Amino acid sequence: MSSPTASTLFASRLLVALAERGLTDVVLCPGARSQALALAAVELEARGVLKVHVRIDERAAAFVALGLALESGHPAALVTTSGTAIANLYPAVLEAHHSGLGMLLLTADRPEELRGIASNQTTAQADFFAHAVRFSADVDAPTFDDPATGASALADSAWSAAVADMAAGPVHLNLAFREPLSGGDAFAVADVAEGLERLTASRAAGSQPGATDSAESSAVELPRGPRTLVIAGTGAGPAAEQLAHDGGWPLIAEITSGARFGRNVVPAYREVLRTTELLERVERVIVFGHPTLSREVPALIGDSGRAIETIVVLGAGGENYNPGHNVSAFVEAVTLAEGETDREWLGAWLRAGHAAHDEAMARYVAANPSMRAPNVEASRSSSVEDMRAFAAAELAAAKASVTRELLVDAVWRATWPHDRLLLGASRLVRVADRILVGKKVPVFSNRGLAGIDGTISTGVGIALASGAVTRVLLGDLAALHDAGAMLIGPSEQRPRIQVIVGNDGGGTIFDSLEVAATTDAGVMDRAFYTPHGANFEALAAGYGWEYTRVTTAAELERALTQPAAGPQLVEVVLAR
Ligand SMILES: Cc1ncc(C[n+]2csc(CCOP(=O)(O)OP(=O)(O)O)c2C)c(N)n1
Ligand SMILES: [Mg+2]
Repeated sequence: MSSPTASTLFASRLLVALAERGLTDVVLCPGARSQALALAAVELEARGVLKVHVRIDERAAAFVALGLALESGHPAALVTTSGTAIANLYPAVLEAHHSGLGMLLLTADRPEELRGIASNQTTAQADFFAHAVRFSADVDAPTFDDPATGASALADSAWSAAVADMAAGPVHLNLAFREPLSGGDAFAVADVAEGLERLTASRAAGSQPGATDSAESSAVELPRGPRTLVIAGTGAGPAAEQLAHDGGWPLIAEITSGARFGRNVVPAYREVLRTTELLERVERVIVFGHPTLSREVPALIGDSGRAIETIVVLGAGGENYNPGHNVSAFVEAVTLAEGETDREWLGAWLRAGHAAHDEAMARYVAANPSMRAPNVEASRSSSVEDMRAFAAAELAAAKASVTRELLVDAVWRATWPHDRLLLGASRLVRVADRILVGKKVPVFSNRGLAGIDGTISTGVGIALASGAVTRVLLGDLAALHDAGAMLIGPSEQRPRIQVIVGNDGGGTIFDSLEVAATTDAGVMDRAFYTPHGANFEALAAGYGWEYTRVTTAAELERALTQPAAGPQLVEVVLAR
């Protein structure tokens, strides 16, 4: 093949250099200006170096990249054309910024001479993502005279900013391209071929580029004495559980924390955090991740009337968690000093938690016949009457309609450590947070900004990166907001994803707003509940997804234990 154009040579050099640093996945959106990047990415996929995921809608594409990063722990790249295309990346970029997730935005642009003169599909793209990116560069259109080192230096800056320890986040390379926009074979050029050889050799040797050093060196040592609570919000992960375990301290772990497991988890923590006698004895709080699911946690930390030392273990998010500006110290990591464990302290919290949990469960079970444990005695009885009563009770349980408590409980029971669970920003995540007990399951949630957008796309990214059965549990508005995520072209990998939509006809989270008590019901409905009347079965059929409708406990159980081999929408009918 002929020698490459400057565009194709640069695009190939850049992607090879990024792959050498650890890039594995590219999410590609169609467009002319970005063609050199698209063709290089597909060529690298054919050579076994990258995986490419093609998506039409840039907003969905960016959330797929977010999901890939959540699961894999390293950034994916996005390739888009110029103009409105790049604005569609913004929601996922903000979420990534606030959650400290890497993402490489490779946006194509017109060269300098075509900017600012109303050229077609041309807007001010330089520094478009402002404070939400860790690094941004507006890169001149490549020329033949560019040294090969230019692309690798750019890849270095971009990758290291995206994965930086304690500061990972999105990175924007705005890349100008001049015509001809692509052409020729860059892989015959010596430096590109050499880069590819180095990459293949290092991957064969099993080296893991892109990993950064841990922050152990800057860890702060904690004395054991003070009566301590460990609080785990989204992104906390097993480190929070480990510290609670080692210190013998109560663990308040949000359902999205990835730390709700082990013996120190305080069940029904929100109720317990309203127990004054216990709160008054707290001397220290250590926060991991980003707590967002309760009012009680920020109330405790933000209460300047209490003499509590609050230590926040920093993640990589865009802002530091600091309710009431009352946090005493921000640290990169913590270790534990030698000393005695105060068993009475942990015991008091666990007792209060179990009591509150039992009480709450009794309420839920009373309202949900199918959550009742079967009457084993009756099942073994030889009396015909007992057996009839048992069968009737079982049948009633199976036929019972599905409540939110039943739904989150069933999903939790069906999900195992080798599966993945993503919780959307609907009422269900709060119900799950209230009632689910500890279990070591990988849970994800976009709590950086708690948007209802991009949830299905994020789940698709997690499913693609993990290859695991991935369940996404969300409300109907959140699902409809990201319906475009269901568009997966025939050449694309089909994720093993089960999207479970709790359909209550609109946004019922707003029914509990104070304003609902004083506002006309019709106005509340139209402006907040926002009924949609959407037909999920037709939607699934339109996108070629499997569809299952669930109205009873037995149907739910069946749907959850027999997930489809490909993408599946499970509509669970919920009462408002
Ligand atoms: C992008 C975005 N727009 C709006 C909101 C505000 N919001 C929060 S929850 C919600 C409604 C969610 O409805 P649904 O997913 O059906 O869940 P439900 O409340 O019915 O459980 C909305 C609109 C948001 N969080 N993100
Ligand atoms: Mg709803």
